[in-house]
Amino acid sequence: METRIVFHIDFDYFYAQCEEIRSPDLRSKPVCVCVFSDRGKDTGAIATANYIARKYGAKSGIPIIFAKKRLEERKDAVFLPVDFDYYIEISEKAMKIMKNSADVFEYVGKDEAYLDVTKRVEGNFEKASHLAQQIKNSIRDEIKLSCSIGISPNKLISKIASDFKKPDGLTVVPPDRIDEFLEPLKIRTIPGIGKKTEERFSEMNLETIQDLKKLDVFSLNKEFGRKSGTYIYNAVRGIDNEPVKEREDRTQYSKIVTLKKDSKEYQFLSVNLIKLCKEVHNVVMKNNRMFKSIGIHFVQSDLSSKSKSRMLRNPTSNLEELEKNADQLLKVALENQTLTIRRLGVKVAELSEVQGQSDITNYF
Ligand code: DGT
Ligand code: CA
Ligand code: CA
Repeated sequence: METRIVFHIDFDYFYAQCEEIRSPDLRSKPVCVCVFSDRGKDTGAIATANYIARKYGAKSGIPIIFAKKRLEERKDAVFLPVDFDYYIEISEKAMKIMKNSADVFEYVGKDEAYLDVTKRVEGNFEKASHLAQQIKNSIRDEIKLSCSIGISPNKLISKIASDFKKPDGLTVVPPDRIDEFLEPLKIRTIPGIGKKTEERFSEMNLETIQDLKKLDVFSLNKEFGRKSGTYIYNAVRGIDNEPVKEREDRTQYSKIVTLKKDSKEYQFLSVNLIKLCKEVHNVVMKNNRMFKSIGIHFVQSDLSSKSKSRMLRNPTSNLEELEKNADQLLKVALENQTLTIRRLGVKVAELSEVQGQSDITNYF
């Protein structure tokens, strides 16, 4: 196979940077974007934080209370609720710029994508890094967003490379530099290798990718099963033949209908809602996706809009779970509903892949 040139592009501290774009005076302050749970003030977790906040240890996944504690000395620290619709808007604009610069464009998630650019740079890594710089400039000029790009002959190395220097990084790994790039890295930098696997290797005194090369494929297969063993064996050698697959940048699937009559009656709306759930679910299944966010949408009799959404603990592709959550949202939304509803919609977002690469991640 001829040498490919693949980009992995990842937006820096994405949700928090979106907030900075909306309110530029946030740029000098620690910013945490929070998923507040409904259990009251300050319960919930940090979705992400800007790099100023990260210096104090505020980061993705930690409880909001911890982040507040860690940022205690920063009276200027800002804690904002997530605003997915707004982040999707920004994401779509940036994805459009990237798509125009790719031979093949694969949307991965709101803040990342793979681009195969082999043809348009004629297999030349120097041209490729110019193209990457142009993409970074356009995204910065048009959207004020910074991103990090990894360039290499495959998706695996490019993914590692985009994370190598952040924020605002550009890391190029041509074929003759693969080993020197990968070998000193911690085992953990291989996508799919989590804390547990890292600990198992650590017990064997293996810390870096170079160390892992000592293991032959048979012992790896014995330890982790054939699929994961082979993946690790290839990964530490920078081998990955997964093609960049064309995928549209869908960040959500939704259906909306105009109701037979304007209403704010639970029974009537619920029947329609369940029908919409089934339709949305069909599309989701066809595209082999899971979702983590569920939302409902009203267009009211005065044509104003209202929506409610919630984040699940784990991604799912389950219809019953979709119906149950949508129905609960409907009940909550109707609690103080004054206007009647003219159009009703259901959407799922925070999409992820059911099969393929995520398999390996799920295994660990
Ligand atoms: P970075 O390291 O500069 O790429 O920072 P982020 O924030 O872009 O990190 P990334 O690429 O891992 O995640 C992209 C977005 O996904 C991030 O802005 C918020 C969301 N996210 C990441 N981790 C979590 C999490 O643990 N919980 C929630 N609710 N959202 C998360
Ligand atoms: Ca990111
Ligand atoms: Ca990402």
